[in-house]
Amino acid sequence: MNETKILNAYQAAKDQYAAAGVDVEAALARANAIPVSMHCWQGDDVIGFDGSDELSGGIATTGDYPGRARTPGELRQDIDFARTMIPGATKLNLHASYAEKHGKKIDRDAYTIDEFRDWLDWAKAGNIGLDFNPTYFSHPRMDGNFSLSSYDEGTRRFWIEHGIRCREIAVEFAKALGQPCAINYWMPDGYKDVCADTKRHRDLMTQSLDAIFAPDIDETLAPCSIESKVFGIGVESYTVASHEYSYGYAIQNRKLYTLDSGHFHPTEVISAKLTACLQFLDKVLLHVSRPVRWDSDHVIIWDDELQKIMDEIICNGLESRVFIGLDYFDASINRIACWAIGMRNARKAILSACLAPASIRQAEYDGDWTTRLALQEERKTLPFGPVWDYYCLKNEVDVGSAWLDRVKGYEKDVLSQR
Ligand code: RNT
Ligand code: ZN
Repeated sequence: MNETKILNAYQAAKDQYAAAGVDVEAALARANAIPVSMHCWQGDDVIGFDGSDELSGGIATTGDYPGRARTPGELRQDIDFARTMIPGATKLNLHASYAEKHGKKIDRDAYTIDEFRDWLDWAKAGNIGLDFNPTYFSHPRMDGNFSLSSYDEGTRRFWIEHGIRCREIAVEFAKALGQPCAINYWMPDGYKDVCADTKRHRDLMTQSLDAIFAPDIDETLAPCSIESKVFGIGVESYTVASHEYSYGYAIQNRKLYTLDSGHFHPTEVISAKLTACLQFLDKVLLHVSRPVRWDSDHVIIWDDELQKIMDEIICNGLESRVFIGLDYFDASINRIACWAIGMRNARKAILSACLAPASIRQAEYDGDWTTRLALQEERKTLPFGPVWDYYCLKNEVDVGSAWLDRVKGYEKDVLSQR
């Protein structure tokens, strides 16, 4: 599409939004500034670079599409390329398993910023913020699926140290990059089959988390969040850090709580939980994902739930209290397309929320539910497309599906050579 056509369509769309009481320029600026954290692990099927060659912890990547990033250099190259298609404030979400040891014999309980120096330099150069995650999976020191709540003291100690190291590293990231680095603690700990003692592991988990959070490490720079989960593959019957556990721990200890779209019973949605959690917590972290029948981590599409999540954040003015991150991993299609599709969808939903007419809420406050329903439905046909195209043009990223040809070209020239 040529530029004049985009601009003309935008002008007409802007008028239509103005008639619905919406300031499009203000909405664009607001939407553009909200950070979305892109998960590094989509690029290499959650394998990482610190020694493992398979994924564990009750999560699974399915598919064998060629071109997986096998080295940190390849992953950074792929992320750089994906970023040329992704508008708006972007961060990169790193896992500790993406450490670069450069031949040094060092394990996760001893990692320092040195093992992430290359990532930090890359982030600085690309002017991108970082978020971080300890990696409690894909490692020989896991006691089956148990880490922080293992009955074995040595195992727990190792993973406590890992948890503390990650806080130290995250603070370094935050200082160097001038923006907070959120840390997400997800532990797969649990049992495949019905267990006899559900309490003892939770007692141990609490002791371990308390030990991780005991050192005085600046949580304004590196806020810590606990992610809950209902079940995993091979961990079907009992999960230590369930919803009630993680949420309770977060409230009692003034941590953040992570809501992952795939971590609840199939008819539960995280959009419905957000303002409830924020009554009792200062901040939450989101793992926006798409569970299909289970926690399958499909690429997020612009569906009703994605829109509802962003509506809840933006229409309630909660953007400073929610860290938005994506969490999915599909190995059955081009992995860079996975990033482009998911990140662009997240941004579309953010922009669409910023463009929602305030009259919908006003009708509700006025007790006029007829108007509320009518305007909710009218919102759906407001000319979003031209505003999105204009936004992409202005941000110098591909308009429409133009990015797809570039991904295909990259697949031919780069990915297929791997
Ligand atoms: C697993 C959790 C967790 C991971 C990432 C890799 O069910 O969602 O967040 O997906 O940390
Ligand atoms: Zn998650």
